[in-house]
Amino acid sequence: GMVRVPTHLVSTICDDRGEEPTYNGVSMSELIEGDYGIGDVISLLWFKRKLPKYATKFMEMCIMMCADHGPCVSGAHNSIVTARAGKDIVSCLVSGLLTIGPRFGGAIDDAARLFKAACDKGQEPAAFVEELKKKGVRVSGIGHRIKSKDNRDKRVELMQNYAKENFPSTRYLSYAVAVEEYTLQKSSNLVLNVDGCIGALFLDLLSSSGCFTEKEATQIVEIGYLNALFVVARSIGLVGHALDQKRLAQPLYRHPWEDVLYME
Ligand code: Q5B
Repeated sequence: GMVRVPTHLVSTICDDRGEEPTYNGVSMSELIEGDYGIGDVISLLWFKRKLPKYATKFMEMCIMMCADHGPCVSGAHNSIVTARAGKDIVSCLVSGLLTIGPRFGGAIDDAARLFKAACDKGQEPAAFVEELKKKGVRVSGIGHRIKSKDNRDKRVELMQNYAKENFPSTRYLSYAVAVEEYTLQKSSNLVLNVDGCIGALFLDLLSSSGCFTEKEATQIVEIGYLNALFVVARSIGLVGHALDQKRLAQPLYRHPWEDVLYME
């Protein structure tokens, strides 16, 4: 009989063999002719399912709000310096992207992991913070260089308001806010930041949308899908900064001596 030669690759998200590509079974025609957006494309290619409108809109909000945060943040700074060194767009983009990590933009997955574990076991927010402190671990999703109790991050407020109006439950967000209430007693800049808010709200989406089993939600948090949202979003801004520098014909960057503390 027919024997299938063993394949070297398994793939489940996009099929390009037919007349038109499909994203998790949904044809390009349906995507373009139907009321689909980038949130739906992410739902199909990352989560391998259609998600309700309020969820895809939330992802689109995250992308819009994390697309850029000015020239002074780590990623933009790297992209600007790279552009001024005369490098191509891909180099400018990746040099910025490479700064995304546990301190900058890439704290979403860890925040989700920490909030999920603590909230699921019913740990008091104060005990949660103090336990991490004892281990010498910072609370991912908490703290900001320029945002504080008296200078709130509008992005976080907008996300919270949207979720409260549209999500079936905001249990994890409430937990994250209770953590913030405790950390703010320690220092005014220990606010729930954009990473922490996205992490907590994604936990709420995963657990209350009815689209994921508990096992799937746990796997998503364990694998770490969520930093990728920041990566996709900030790529837009990083490319913008690189193009801006090129348009402005900015010269090679050299950091001024007077801004360096030279020490023996
Ligand atoms: N302390 C974000 O630190 C920052 C603490 C903490 C317990 C914490 C810090 C942090 C967790 C990672 C995180 C995402 C490095 C941030 C983003 C996107 C962005 C960026 C933009 C955009 C800021 C002073 C004292 C020390 C620390 C203690 C600080 N954070 N304790 N848990 N989480 N957060 N990152 O202000 O006793 O003096 O030793 O790592 O969630 O990246 O716009 O800029 O859109 O681009 O530099 O918004 O919070 O403070 O490091 O001098 O620490 O506070 O232990 O205590 P800072 P440090 P002590 S959103």
